[in-house]
Amino acid sequence: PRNTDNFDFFRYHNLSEIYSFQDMLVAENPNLVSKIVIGQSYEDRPLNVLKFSTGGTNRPAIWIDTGIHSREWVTQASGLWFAKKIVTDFGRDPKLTAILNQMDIFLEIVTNPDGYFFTHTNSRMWRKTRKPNPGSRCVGVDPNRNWKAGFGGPGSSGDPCSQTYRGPRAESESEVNSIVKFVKSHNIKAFISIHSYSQLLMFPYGYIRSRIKDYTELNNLAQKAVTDLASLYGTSYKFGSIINAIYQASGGSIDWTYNQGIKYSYTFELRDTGQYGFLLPATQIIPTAQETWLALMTIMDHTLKN
Ligand code: ING
Ligand code: ZN
Repeated sequence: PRNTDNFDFFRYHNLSEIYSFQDMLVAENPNLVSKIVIGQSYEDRPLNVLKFSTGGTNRPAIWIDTGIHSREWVTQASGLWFAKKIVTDFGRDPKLTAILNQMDIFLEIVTNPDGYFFTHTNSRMWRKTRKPNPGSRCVGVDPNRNWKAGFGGPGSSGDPCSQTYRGPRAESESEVNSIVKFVKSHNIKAFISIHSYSQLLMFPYGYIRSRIKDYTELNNLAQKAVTDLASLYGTSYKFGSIINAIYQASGGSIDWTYNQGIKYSYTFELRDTGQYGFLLPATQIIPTAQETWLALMTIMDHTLKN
């Protein structure tokens, strides 16, 4: 496609198609969208973040990332749809317009580009980064066990061959470190990291059992968000803290962002509940993105008003 109106959101796209989509969207909407390269991946691919902004400097902002785990293809595909949705709805949807009149939205669609490339060329089920591990034949670090929040604890592995290998030290992965630097230098009020699959909306913590101090507010907001999500197609989500809703996991991104003071730190697990799992049929991309958008809007709207 030569423009984003002809982009087929109902298909899965490879990395170069996604990169060209991002550039087209920026070219078509220069007053709303820009591309920030926050770093390079291990294999030297750009880590692109789309910035949706109506002006100002260092405005309070919403962060959304998809595809930190490369095989979770419906997340990157939904990220593309969210990007188009934002430019389409700005100036039309009063809620989104109000958000963008005061806040910026940052969207990293391919958070693990080396892994994503590898899922298209070699191994569809690749999850981790693609950095070699010295002394091991196994490649890659789990970029959602590499953050400095309970790093090294239970629910992560020290074995480079494990799918949840935490890496040699916190923030060892460029894909993680680049976001850490970005978060520390911006005014992020909500940080939303999108995975698949299991149909869950979760909040901290994953590395310890203790309740966060904002538990009641985040739990109530999660309940409202999953209710709004279900209003479209009836898709049922569970919600709760990571450790209660799914399993103990240390070194995850939203535990770190919450401890940095970003109160609205959430993580989604999109469709489905296991019938297709990571191999979700492309026919479900648009409905998944549409229903998830309703939950995102609920969280962003609450963030704006609080
Ligand atoms: N699930 C997430 C994982 O990294 C998660 C669950 C989210 C754990 C946030 C910790 C923090 O294991 C998938 N499917 O990757
Ligand atoms: Zn994941």
